[in-house]
Amino acid sequence: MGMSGMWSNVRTRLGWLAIGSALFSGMIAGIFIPQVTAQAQDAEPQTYTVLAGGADVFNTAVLAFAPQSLKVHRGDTVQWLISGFHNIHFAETPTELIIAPEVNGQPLPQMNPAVAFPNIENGGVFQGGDANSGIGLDPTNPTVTFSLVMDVEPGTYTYVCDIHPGMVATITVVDDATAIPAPAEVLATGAAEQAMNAGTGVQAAVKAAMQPPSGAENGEQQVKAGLQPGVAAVLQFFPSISVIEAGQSVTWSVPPGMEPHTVTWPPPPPGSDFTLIPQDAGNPILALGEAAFPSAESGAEIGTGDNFNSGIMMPGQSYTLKFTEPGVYNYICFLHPGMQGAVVVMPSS
Ligand SMILES: [Cu+2]
Repeated sequence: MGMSGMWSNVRTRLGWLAIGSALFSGMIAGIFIPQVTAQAQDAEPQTYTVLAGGADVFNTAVLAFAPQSLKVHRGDTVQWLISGFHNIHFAETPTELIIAPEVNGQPLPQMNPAVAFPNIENGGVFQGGDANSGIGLDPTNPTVTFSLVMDVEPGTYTYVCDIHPGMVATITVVDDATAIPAPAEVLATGAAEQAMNAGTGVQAAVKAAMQPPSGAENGEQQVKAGLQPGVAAVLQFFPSISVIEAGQSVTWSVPPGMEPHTVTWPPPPPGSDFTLIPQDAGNPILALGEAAFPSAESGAEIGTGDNFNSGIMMPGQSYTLKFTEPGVYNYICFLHPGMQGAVVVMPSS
């Protein structure tokens, strides 16, 4: 695979360019699920579908597996429809996404290979233990579905998305004699859960978008970098346009939640967010590139024509810039296509 192709793919996935699915259309309206209990212990193994993220509406993504809990019989297949940047990892807790092992005496921040690369193949047989789908980096064959045959002892198995700690769900393998809902019913339940979560997210996004900008207080304009209503992530800045005076500041804050963001201008060149370091044997190292780190300290002064980049801000972090000259300063979050804003700096009065 081409390096640039790989990286644009990584960016796309990091950027939540959700893969649309007809499944999700009309979900916001809500779906009524009749409580039909299916009989089970079918002779034939069944295939159950789980939605992994999705419902990208008004730059709002749902960070959840749906349905949250699924029952299957031993030998049934579970298929995940992956929308956005997620992995499916059978483990009780998420694996650390970014690690920094020493390489030649220097820490090398990188995506954890235990997250990035699969340790079980798509379509493989889950027999318990640690099983990870990886994040599907091959642009010629993007992972939009992942499936496993659940050939494992009855019991409840937890899986997580390592990219979005908090995205967690279970599969319970039941005794052959136990009746469980049929695949169509499970899919409808998942779609309804997804719609509830998307609705909560979009309502919050619309409300925030309609709020008039507060204006700078004590010389500082506050901007929310994203919102996290429930398990939905709103990938927008609020307010998206700040109007301040020269000499005033803007502080961007990432709310607690699951999504990191950046405040960046201009867009980083390809390959500067992640850098591929091929290895003689085994998987390449997915090293964090220059753009993942701040180009200027928080609190730096910015004038006409200056570049700026917060680097990757994790939930709970914030970043401040002081704008010294009148002008229009556009910016983006390079992790999330379509997440953009501007600071209009008027002459000081
Ligand atoms: Cu973002």
